[in-house]
Parts: sequence; structure tokens; C-alpha cells
Amino acid sequence: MIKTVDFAKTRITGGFWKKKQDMVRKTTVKAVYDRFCDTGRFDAFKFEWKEGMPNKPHIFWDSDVAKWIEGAAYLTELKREPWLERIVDETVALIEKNQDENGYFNIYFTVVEPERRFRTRNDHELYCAGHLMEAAVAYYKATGKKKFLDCMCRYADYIEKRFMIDRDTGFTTPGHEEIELALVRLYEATGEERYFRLAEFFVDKRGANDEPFTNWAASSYCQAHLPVREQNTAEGHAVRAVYLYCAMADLALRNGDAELKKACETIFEDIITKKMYITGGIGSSSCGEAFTVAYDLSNLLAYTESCAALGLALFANRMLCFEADSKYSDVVERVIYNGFMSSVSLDGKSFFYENPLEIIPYLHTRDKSANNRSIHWPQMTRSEVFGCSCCPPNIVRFIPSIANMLYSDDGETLYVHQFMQSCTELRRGEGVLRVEQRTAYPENGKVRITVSGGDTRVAVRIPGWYDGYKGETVKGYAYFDVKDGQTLEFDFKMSVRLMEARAEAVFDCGKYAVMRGPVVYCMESHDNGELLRDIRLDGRARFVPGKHAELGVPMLTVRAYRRRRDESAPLYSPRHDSLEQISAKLIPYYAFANRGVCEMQVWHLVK
Ligand code: FUB
Ligand code: ZN
Repeated sequence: MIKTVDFAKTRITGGFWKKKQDMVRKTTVKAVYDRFCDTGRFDAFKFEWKEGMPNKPHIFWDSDVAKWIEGAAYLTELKREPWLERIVDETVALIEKNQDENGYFNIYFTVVEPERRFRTRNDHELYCAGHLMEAAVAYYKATGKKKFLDCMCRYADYIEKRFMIDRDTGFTTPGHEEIELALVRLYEATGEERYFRLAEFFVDKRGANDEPFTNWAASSYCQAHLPVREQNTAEGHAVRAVYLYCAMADLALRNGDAELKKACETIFEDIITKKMYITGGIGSSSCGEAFTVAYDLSNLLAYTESCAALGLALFANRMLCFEADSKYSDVVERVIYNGFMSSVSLDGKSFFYENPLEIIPYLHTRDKSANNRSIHWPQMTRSEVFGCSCCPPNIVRFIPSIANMLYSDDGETLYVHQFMQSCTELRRGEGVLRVEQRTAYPENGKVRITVSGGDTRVAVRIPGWYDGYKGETVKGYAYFDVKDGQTLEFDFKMSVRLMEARAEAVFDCGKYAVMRGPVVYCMESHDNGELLRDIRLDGRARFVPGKHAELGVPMLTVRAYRRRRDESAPLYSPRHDSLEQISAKLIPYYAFANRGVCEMQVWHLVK
């Protein structure tokens, strides 16, 4: 069986991801903590809220803090941080103190509406439970402290009793998936098979009975329109969907369920061929934060929640445990350098919930002036916290554990999926295999991989965007028999490519996106003046790489044209080709919106 090499076996030692990990350690984890304190999320664990007091707990505040704790645990596992541990220990003490005798734990359904426990499918109790379980597993693994894990085992036991044994709850499967994948983790951390069976129960029951979701959404909203093995398209709320698909993959991997695996494969194919943005963002519609029909990939209205993007990376990374196929690892790469990375500001303090692919600021005033608020326009700049603040703590947990995406191993072959400057040590039989990657990726595509501690077979992903590899590949991977101490060297030359979308992706017709290696570039009006849609990049000109002085990120400069501005021009006039030459500047999509509101676009006209 192919297994992911746990992130904690790897030290990211330099380059892109070291900077991002340092940013989370030095800034983001504290910034999110501070905002969660301001908004009462941490205090809520004291269970002291009473009617009339400010900061009324929300039904899924538990999950916001749980994800933050999980991130804190990953940081701790890489390097202990006493201040983080103190906060987690204090919070865990409150969890232990306020947990019911029977094991139940939920802030809202204890201090606000205790009579409504486990009554309503969309009330997120099991979603919160799942995030708490993931956090408890992570904290136990990082510190060896078991109190939190024990609390969550008690809670899992109680959930098993109510949902699987007594069956006296108001619903059978949760409206927001998450607990399923968490129970698999809890099973792996404790060896308790009942948790695995409970995960199977929740997955198997989804869509199997006629279980209503809510009065405002069809059951496809929570992926319950069909039994999971019969599902072959990605439907409904995108975060719920990818968390479910992660659990389906987890179960199929562990119990060899071919039907479940097939469903995962078919759904994955549906996502990446019809429902994914070039940035790896998914869930294009703000209406339900959801997938819609195939090719509905509006750039201006792209919802593409940060949590959904990172959930897709988690799903794709799990699929790599069935087989090394670069269609999965290419998606991980697309997400982590684009639709996920855009979700956090360059200073690490603020976040996007939605990640649009085009911004035209004046349009955002349209619906207010027409007194018509039916269109939800994505935010144009990032916020430090949201009322519904699921995304920021997801970033806190994802970046420290990014090395989970790097390698997998089946005891004979080490699979190299991503490229990050790093050192890894993994147990191989009786010995220890050391793997060192030296690379400045994605600044350039030079990668040196040195393996020592024994001979091994190594499979290296040849990135899908690179067409210069001359050797043989199997499903996008090149295989090598490597001797102890040998170094593999690659140079995936990062030329700039103009990308087009299939004709069915109508919002992109006649336009091209710019990619260099795995990174999608965009234009902002800060660098190019307003009316970006009127700029035509010169399709034959060379893109000159450089560095953006103000943002400190890579930049591409290319010859381009735009119509000469004529203030007296009528709204419509016969075609005239009075173009002026300009120099267009493009920055990585992940770096947009770091200088205040401005126009931005990913898809451009090309002359
Ligand atoms: O409902 C919990 C989380 O909040 C979802 O995963 C996000 O989409 C947001 O709605
Ligand atoms: Zn989110």
C-alpha cells in the first residue's frame, strides 16, 4: 500500500514554502488567534455565555478554534512553541471541564439551545466534532499529551451510541461532512476499530435513505442525492463535497472497496475536466457555495472558497495513495501555488474567503445602486476575520503540514510528488532513508534529489506543464533505481505559456491565461492602469521575468497594446485600430490584492 510520508518527517529548509511556513509561525497563527479572541471564539469555551451578553456563540465556532489548534499542533510538532502549547492546554482544560458526563461536547448546543442537540441535520454538531477530533489527534501526535484525545474518544463513543446503536437522533448523516475523515484519523491514532466502522456508517448511509436535508436546499447540496457509490459527479456545497470525497478515498484505501474507489475516480475526473478553475479553485457559485453545471466558470463571480481549494488538494493527495498518477499531483500543485495561496495576504495577516479570477471594482457598486442585492460579488480585498471564518484557520493548519503533499512510499518505491527545498527521513524496513531536495521551485524548475541510507526505487512526477522530458514515464512519473548516495537532477524549464480553455468554458473564450511553470499570473490595474479588459498581450513577444519591486514577488513584463483613450468618444463607434503600445506587467495570481482595491484579471485578450 502506498502511504503518504507524514509531514513531520520533513523539514522544509528554504525557498517558497519555508517563507510561507515562517510567515504562519511568526504572524498568521497569532493574527488568527487575536481575531478569534476579539470575536469571543476562545472565551466561548468557558461556557459562560448568557442571553443578552455580546459574542453569542455560533453553531460552528468550535470548529474554527479546533482548526486553529490543529495548525498550532503542526507548528508544535515541527518546533515546540510554549505560548501555543499554553493556549491549547488551557482550551483543552475547558473542553474537559465542560464536556458532558455522557461525552457530548458542543458550545452552542450547550449554552444556547441545549434542547436541540442532534435534532437538525444542518446544525454542524458532527462537523464541529470532526474538527475537534482532528485537532485532538494532531495535538496528541505533536506532544504526547492525551487529555484532548481522551475527551474526543469519549465524544466519538457517545456519537456511536446515539447514531449507530440507539438511532434516536433527528438525522442519520450530517449535513456538513467532516466527521467521516476525522473518525478515520481517530481510528489510526487509537487503533480503535469502532471509529473506523462509524466512519463507514456515516459514508454508507449518506444518500442511501430518503433523508431530507433542509427546506432550503436539495439533498445534492450535501451530496445525499444518491448512495455515495452511485455518485459520479461533484455536486452541491464544495467544501462538504471534497471533505466527503476525502473520507470516501480514506475508506476505499483501507478496506479495498473498489466501488468506492471508482466513485472517487469518476468524481475527481468530473471536477478537473469540467468544474475547476485554472487556479485550482472549485465551487464557482456563491449560491450555496457550490458546484453548478459543467463549465460554469465565471471569472468575475467566481466563488472558489479557500477551504474548497485546499480540500481539493487533500482529496487529490489521497488519490495518490491508490496509484502514482500525475493527474492527481498536478492538481495538488495547481491548487497550492494558485487558488489556495491567493487566500492569504503576503504579510500573512488577512484572508480571502472567495478567490475571484477577475475584479472590476465599479461593478461591485451596481447592485447597491439598483437596490438589487441578488448578486453576491466576491470581496475585493482580504479580511482579518469573517463572521463565518472557516478559511483563516484552515490556512493555519494547511501550510505547516504542506509537506504531506511531498512524498509517498510503498516500502519499495519512494514517490516524489512535489518539489520543495527540504530534508526528509523515513523508516525503510530496519533502516532510515534520507531524502534531500535542493530546489528554488517554483522560481525555477531545477531540482536535485539525493537519497542516502540505502538503495531504492524513486518515482518522480514530471510536471504536467513541462513538455521537455525525454525519458520514459508511467502515468506522468519517471522511475529510477537509485543507489545509496545518488543524486537525481532535473531541470523543468519554466517557459511562459499562454493557456486557453475548452470552448465550453465560455467565460474564457477568446482569452488566454499566462502561466509560468505551475504559477498562474494575473494583471492588476495598480501596474497597468484601468480597463484591463482592453489590454491585448502581444502573443509573439517575449515575457521578460523580473521581480516586482513593491511586492517582492516574481513579475513578468510583456509587450502589449491598448486602445488610445479618447474621452470624447461616443459609447459606440465604427471599429478603429488606434492602438498604443504598452508594457504589461503580470504578477502571480497568489499575490493579487495586496495593495488595496484595484482591477485584476487572469484571462486576457491576445493580439
Ligand atoms: O459551514 C461550515 C463552513 O462555513 C463551510 O465549510 C464553509 O463553506 C462555510 O460555509
Ligand atoms: Zn472556508
